[in-house]
Amino acid sequence: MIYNEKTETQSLQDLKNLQSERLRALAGYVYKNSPVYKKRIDENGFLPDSVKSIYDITKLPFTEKDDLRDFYPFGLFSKEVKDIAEFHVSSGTTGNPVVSGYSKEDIDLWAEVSARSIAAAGGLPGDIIQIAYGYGLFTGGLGLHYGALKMGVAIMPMSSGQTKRQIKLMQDFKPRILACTPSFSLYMAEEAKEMGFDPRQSSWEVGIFGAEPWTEALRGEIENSLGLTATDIYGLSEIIGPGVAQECYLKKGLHIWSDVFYPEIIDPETNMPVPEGENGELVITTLTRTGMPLLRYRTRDIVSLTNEPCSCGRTAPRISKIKGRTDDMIVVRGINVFPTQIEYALLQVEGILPNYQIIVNREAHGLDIIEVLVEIDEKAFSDQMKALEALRNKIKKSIENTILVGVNVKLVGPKTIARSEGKAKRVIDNRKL
Ligand code: DLL
Repeated sequence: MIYNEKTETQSLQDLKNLQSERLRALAGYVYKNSPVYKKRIDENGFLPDSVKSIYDITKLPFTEKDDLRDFYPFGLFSKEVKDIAEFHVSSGTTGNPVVSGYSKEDIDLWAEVSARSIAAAGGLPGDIIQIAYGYGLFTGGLGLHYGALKMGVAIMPMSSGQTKRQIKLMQDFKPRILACTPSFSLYMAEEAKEMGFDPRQSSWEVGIFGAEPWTEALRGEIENSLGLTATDIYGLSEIIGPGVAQECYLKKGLHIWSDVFYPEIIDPETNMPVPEGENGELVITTLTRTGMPLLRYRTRDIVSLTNEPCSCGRTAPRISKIKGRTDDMIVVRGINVFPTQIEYALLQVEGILPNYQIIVNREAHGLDIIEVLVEIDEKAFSDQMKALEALRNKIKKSIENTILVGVNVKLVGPKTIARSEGKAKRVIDNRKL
């Protein structure tokens, strides 16, 4: 089902016209209401009156995460605090937190894009959704909550954690939709087995998984162990939280709701646009937000984008799964390595549980070493040394063939790597960089 048929299937020309109109209004709005943007735009010299079409966007200034920190907490808002409805804070940041202020209109917008996302994933009015993303300053819980409410999906506002209770209430309420981080979904599958319940028999048919990077290989694992269709949802608190982009049931890229979040893909070194289909940093302009609209926000997330029509009928362009972050990349011996590459390589090897951790150490003589801890199941763990050694070598080869850097692999017993109820911590970088 397409939630907002008229908007989601409009022609590309209509979409461009709408984006142009909205960009003109946005440039004028921030110039008038945000002293920070007024100063930037003045310095930049391309004034709002000169914005004619969406293609003029490249003449406007970028916004960086550090800007949000520098103007902490409310300096980038375009509304007075009395007109803000809700605050959210980005997870896992160091130093000043990154705050976003949502006006009442922004919350309505959030409900709209989140409803579009639930529908794109396969949700229908009348379904039940189990929301197992955290509620609170983190946007995961409330974002999907507003969307479900808007589209008429009954909500189990579980929040994250309480794994056993999640399973018990799933068995009793029989929700069709599960929304949580991909790592937490696997944790729930494990816990269900422990409770004597086969997770493949769960009532969940549709998964809305995001907030952390996950590979196609992990999708396969999740779909197998939970017996559902696993779709990817993307978002970030600065823009709106979950609901910036979402895969439709075809699972061929995430539709980015570009009538409201205009995407550009740039080369992070040169800041120039990359050709369609090539990897680059995703930059988003919030075309209609009013509380804290952002011009050309540098997400640091690496994706590619296609405008090719999708057979689902939606015309919103599609971004690839998030391939990494410009700042999550581990540079080891001059080679760029993304945690998702290691996950992909690991899951090529049969009999491996998708629980792993990457540890980076700098040895006394300055050489960087990547160690990958990989969990294996009870059966493999009790194997003969020789079999274990063969498995370890297989994993090592698979990773090295993918990332082209030597690694140490350590097999660890079942349940030794900490489970996550929210975003999984995959990398521990012990180097003092
Ligand atoms: O993680 C919002 C969210 C909640 C998205 C629930 C999806 C579901 P932040 O805490 O601000 O917001 O973190 C944003 O998380 O820049 C990405 O690096 C990463 N991220 C979010 N979704 C995905 C995804 C929420 N589907 C940061 N795949 C973003 C990979 C993701 N990374």
